Amino acid sequence: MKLTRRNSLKLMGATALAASPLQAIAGAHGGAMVEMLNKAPESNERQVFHPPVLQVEPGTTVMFKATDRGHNSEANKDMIPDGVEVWKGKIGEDIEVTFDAPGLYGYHCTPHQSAGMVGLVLVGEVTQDQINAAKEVRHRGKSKARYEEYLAMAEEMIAAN
Ligand SMILES: [Cu+2]
Repeated sequence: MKLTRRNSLKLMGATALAASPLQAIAGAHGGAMVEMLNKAPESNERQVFHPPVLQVEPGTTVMFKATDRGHNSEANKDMIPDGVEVWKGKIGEDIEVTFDAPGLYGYHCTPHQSAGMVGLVLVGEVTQDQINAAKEVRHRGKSKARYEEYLAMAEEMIAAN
């Protein structure tokens, strides 16, 4: 139940994957997509992952799509389940990450971490304890407020399950 480099960092060209709305739960055999954007589609927030909070079943492959240039997706080593390898995409590159281990995953864009370009992936059963642990992680700049907002959204999502 851990991400391997082979499985987690398969590079891809353009592939038609449907974007998942915030509340959608992607199936284990389907795919999900998070776009890396300069501006949020429905607000004036700059430098965002969309959707910022994604809920998927274990085994789901998520594509982080470089829709806008200058971004990447990098796991926060303090916000992933124990024993899971971090992933780090190159700037401007689409990457696929397969989430096998249940739990809460935090990630950011390397150059825009302080600008608040962060996101969460909720895989399978996520507990309040895991969310509480994530709240204890320290963040710089705008990512602190964004993580607070997204963790509150995550709490609502697990409460609705
Ligand atoms: Cu970025």
